[in-house]
Amino acid sequence: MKEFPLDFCPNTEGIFAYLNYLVPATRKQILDILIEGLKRMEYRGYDSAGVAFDISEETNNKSAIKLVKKRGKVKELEAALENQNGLSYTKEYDIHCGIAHTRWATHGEPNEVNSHPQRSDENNEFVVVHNGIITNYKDIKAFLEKKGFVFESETDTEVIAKLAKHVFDSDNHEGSFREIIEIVVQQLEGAFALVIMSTHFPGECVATRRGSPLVIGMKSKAKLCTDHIPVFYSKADNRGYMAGLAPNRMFSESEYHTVGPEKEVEYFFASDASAIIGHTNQVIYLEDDDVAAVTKGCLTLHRIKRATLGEGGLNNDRKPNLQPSIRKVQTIQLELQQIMKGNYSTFMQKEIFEQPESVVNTMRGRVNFQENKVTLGGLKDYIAEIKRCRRLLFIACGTSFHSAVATRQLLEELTELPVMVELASDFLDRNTPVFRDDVCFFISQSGETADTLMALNYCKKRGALIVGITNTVGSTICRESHCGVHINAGPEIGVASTKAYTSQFISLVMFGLMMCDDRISMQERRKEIIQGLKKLPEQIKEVLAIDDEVKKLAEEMYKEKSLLVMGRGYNYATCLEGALKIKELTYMHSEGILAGELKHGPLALVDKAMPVLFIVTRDGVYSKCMNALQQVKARHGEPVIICNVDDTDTIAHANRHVTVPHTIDCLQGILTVIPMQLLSLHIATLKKCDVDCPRNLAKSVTVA
Ligand code: UD2
Ligand code: MG
Repeated sequence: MKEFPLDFCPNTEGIFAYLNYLVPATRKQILDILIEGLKRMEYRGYDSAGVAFDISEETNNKSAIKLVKKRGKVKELEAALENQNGLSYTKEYDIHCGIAHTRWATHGEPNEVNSHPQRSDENNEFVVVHNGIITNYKDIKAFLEKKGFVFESETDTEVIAKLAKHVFDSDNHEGSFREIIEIVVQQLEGAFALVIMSTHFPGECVATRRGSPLVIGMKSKAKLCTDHIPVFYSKADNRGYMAGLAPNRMFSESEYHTVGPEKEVEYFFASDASAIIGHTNQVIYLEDDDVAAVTKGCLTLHRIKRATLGEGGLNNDRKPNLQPSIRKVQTIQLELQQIMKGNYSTFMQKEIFEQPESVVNTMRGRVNFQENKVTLGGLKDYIAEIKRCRRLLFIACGTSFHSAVATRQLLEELTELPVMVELASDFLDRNTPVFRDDVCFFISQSGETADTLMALNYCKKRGALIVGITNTVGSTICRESHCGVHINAGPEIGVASTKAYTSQFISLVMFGLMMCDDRISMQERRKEIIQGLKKLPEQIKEVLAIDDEVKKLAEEMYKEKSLLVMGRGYNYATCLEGALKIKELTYMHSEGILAGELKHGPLALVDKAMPVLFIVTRDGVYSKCMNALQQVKARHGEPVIICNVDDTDTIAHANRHVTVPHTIDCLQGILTVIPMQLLSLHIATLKKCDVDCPRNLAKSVTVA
């Protein structure tokens, strides 16, 4: 089996584009290919979809592009496409380009205007589909507004199309399509995969990426000229473009043919190979900062200078610039089902392994690691009010509730306010008193959890400030709250929540950090936590690397009837969340036990036969944990231990153990929960349980 790049499984949105050159196809055939491409990526989760395609044949050969976008499912887009006035479905195109997209809202709510493709102007001169986030889009937008552009959407993506038009217009329409996009891309910061088409360049298409995957499939009756595509380096440095520097035109020239000149060929661009596999198995994976262009049926690859990081891409280019290199044409041999989940067997596994990236997305544009500053755009206007409140209430269900338990101690420390953490159903049962000067947080991955929503309405009626912490832009909780934070973990498909938990956790930590940024006495602590956050993605990778060890543990445990998970302090939430994962995925009895409570009851459960998992990390309750561990051992318990890598004392006590890297006490729970996620996954797999859809459970619990 082929090796796939690490980023093979993206966590956001879907791009699909189709370009046919001298391969005649009817409008109907083309639209079917585009829609089919989107359907292949539906599994990722999205909330709206759209397409753009060439309609020059219907407009007396005046180059024109049509846009059709729809909120909701691809099926609804498909229905809308079947009912377009003035569109001929039998019209045949020898050369044609169409681009399509499924969007998961991050900037602005899911609606037709915010859906992709985004456009430069009413004539659709440049249209773009985009996965990822442009972090400096506000600067670009301000630049373009000064030039007279009027924006129609709330998206970050719209600046790309408009900037392309600006570059084209202000350069007297001289640049090639690729050159224009090279200038545009040099202005962008953030993460993206882009495919762009233009009425000025009919039958052409440009695609590029940085930090978000993009694959190009090629299909031709003629043999491809080689199985390697050379990469040309542009000397053009246009990083000063928005500051007013004239465009630098030292673009690379290339005379290279993927197929012979005037040969029939088809190209498929996708963020996910699953959308291409039905058409061809010949693909090229673009690398960061590659710009791919199709002109007259030929695909060429170019590289550009980075907007901020200097020359070369993130991946592989310490080499001097201008050195040609190649991209290999690879042959994919996987089954479709495998492709959709990447190298993973279930969505849950994929989502667990996405955590090094999803936590970065949660912090992107919010944490400044140089200046140790945190800015949550959704809360910054409310922080003063929140600081004046009587108490903070965190209300949620299930895993989301655990994220509040996990951060409670830190929030008490950083805000110096009383913090209540409540299960939504119990909170309502109690008719809990709530006041105007309370601040109530509602945490929910989907933003639709019925119990949480009812508690929200209850608190809202009593005049409290309502704050949402959700993963779903445009969800009910997001709309009903006064303000909030999107955790930006990307769509989560597995019913058992994994990456949403770690992102909720980090969002709450960021909130705490923002609450005390003016407290002189807390600066050292803040700095230590922010620097700890910076290291997390790498440390999560280290934890994921022990997957095989966890699997061995699962093999020893999976026939047991029960598992007690013990710990205290910052790791208590991991015990609760770990036990919940075990229950919901493996149907095995499991209980999270606060180690401090052992002698008040649970210790009676412990004997030689009772499986116990103990979480101990080097923090303020370390010696208390060691003490509890001794008590368990004195009852002939044989706990499996999760502890820090360098903790030889604890390791000496354990028959079996797995280790995680050491981080700041309040962040340790992010690293200790991952072995629990992996353990429940492996036990469930060994017991042949349906990992992605456990019995009796639903992803989003919209009934009370
Ligand atoms: C916003 C944009 C983001 C990017 C960034 C640039 C959106 C959705 N987000 O991110 O794409 O442009 O600015 O600085 O456009 N909110 C609620 N309830 C919730 C969650 C959020 O009311 O449960 C509100 C929140 O108060 C804010 C808005 O929704 O007004 C966007 O929240 P966010 O967390 O996405 O905000 P931010 O600044 O990180
Ligand atoms: Mg986006």
